[in-house]
Amino acid sequence: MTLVTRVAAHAHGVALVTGEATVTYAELNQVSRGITRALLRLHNVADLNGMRVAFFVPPGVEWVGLLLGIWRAGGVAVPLALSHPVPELDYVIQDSQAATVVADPASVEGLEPIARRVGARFVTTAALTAPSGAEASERTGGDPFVGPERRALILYTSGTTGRPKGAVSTHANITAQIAALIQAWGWSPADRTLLVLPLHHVHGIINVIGCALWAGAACEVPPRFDAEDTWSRLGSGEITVFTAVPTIYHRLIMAFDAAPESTRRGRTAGCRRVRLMMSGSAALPVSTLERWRDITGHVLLERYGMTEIGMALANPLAGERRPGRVGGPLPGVKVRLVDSAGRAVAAGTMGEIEVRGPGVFAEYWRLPDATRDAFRDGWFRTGDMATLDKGAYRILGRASIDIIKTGGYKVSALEIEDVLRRHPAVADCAVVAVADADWGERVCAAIELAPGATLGPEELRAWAKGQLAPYKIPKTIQPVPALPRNAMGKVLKPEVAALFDVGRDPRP
Ligand code: MLC
Ligand code: AMP
Repeated sequence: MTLVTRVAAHAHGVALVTGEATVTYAELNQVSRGITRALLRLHNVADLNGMRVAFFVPPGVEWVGLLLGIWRAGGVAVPLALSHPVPELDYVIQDSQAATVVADPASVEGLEPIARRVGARFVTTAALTAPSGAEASERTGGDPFVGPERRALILYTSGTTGRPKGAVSTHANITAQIAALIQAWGWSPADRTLLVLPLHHVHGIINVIGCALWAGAACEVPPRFDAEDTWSRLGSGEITVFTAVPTIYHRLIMAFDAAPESTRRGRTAGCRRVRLMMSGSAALPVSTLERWRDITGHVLLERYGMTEIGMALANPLAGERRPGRVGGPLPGVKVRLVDSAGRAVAAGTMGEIEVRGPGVFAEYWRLPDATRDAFRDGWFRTGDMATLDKGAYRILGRASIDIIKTGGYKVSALEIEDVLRRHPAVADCAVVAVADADWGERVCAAIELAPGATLGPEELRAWAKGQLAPYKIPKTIQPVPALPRNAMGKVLKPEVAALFDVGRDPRP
């Protein structure tokens, strides 16, 4: 069973609700089949046979139709981030060796030149979804090209070495990741969820779109997260399942607190009809959990996951959800805590989380060494440290100081430093995470200017925006005469971080 076969079996019921349309499963299947046919025609093959199809398309019917359509055609889906500037898109398209780049008609100008440069075919969603007249003679069901062990999806994720790596999941991985959540969280066709997350990461793709489609539930797909719009949907009483990152809950709390009393009452009442609200992708501050409980009556179900593994740990659907803990292993997932030598740690002792199970990804794309290093005896090494306390895991941070989580996005300090050093006025720099009430962690950079150079922080930020995703741009840039270093010349990151410490750690 794959997501494609599941969706093909849901004939009735609402699949997606966008600003423009309400689309049934039958209609979604029709759209995705049309895309399959168009992709196969474009390449003049009967099976894309693992070709990568990168797509730059806003969340909506075409995005979902593409995911399913690429899979049914035997291709590997590479969803592109809508917020990324050209160099980041260029990197992903090139690194994934995409055979085809799909863009919505509004983005032709940005994407077509990249496709041309890398020798990929370029096609718009309008062309892929245009009626071909050949429908009647072609098959209407099944997905003979989608073998479970085939590669299905490449998502790019930052690490402590080099540029972002493409994490490859097979259909079997995706099926296992989704099936665990369907079981753990009781998804059913009666559910209706609201997508407020971007569609280039697992939280949005697997936990929202994947689960809703697998269950035959309805998914509302607004164009982007907006606190007021989200409140109006949560307040409607129609949404049954909602998941977001801590930054989004923080924003929703601020919007709630700013609303008049009568509006607040309606929002609180609407939330009581939601059956499940979840948080993940970054540590949920206990203060946010508590305020959210005051506002909505819901104790957020916090869970822990990662691009490479889907979800691994979660608080229970029924039973006690412990603040500051991420619960225990999800169905089918094995988790252990080990020391640096890979030995299981003693009870109550901190160790690195290692994960194994059918949901764990297959490989980093074209990086066999990195793939090998990511595993120990068949266990995936997450790089996250935790303790196990009365059956519930507590995440204590990361093994690497150079991995930053900002607003739910994982970014690499080293990647940002590499880019900033390319500016001619920057002699050296150090990028660090600083605790922040809204973002969880805020990206900050200390820079040493080249002799005689002048460069203001805003000027450097503006320049960096042309190179890096917006969430990687340092929020604060501080010029320093010299970076703090040890006797070996190594930059002392804790001392750099202290430069930005404003004397408060808003996250307990
Ligand atoms: C946007 N900005 C960010 C940012 N998001 N800066 C740092 N960190 C972020 N996460 C930038 C904007 O580009 C803008 O820059 C400025 O900050 C203010 O933006 P905003 O309008 O306030 O933000 P918004 O666009 O509303 O985005 C906030 C957000 C978004 C929280 C909705 O960051 C988001 O969708 N986060 C979720 C990411 C996610 O899905 N992660 C899951 C990964 S999977 P400027 O300069 O223009 O002002 C994973 C596994 C698991 O982690 O367990 O789930
Ligand atoms: P990504 O690589 O973008 O998929 O992000 C995965 C990382 O997010 C994990 O390795 C953790 O560091 C972090 N993460 C996810 N969920 C949680 C959580 N509930 N608490 C703390 N960190 C989390």
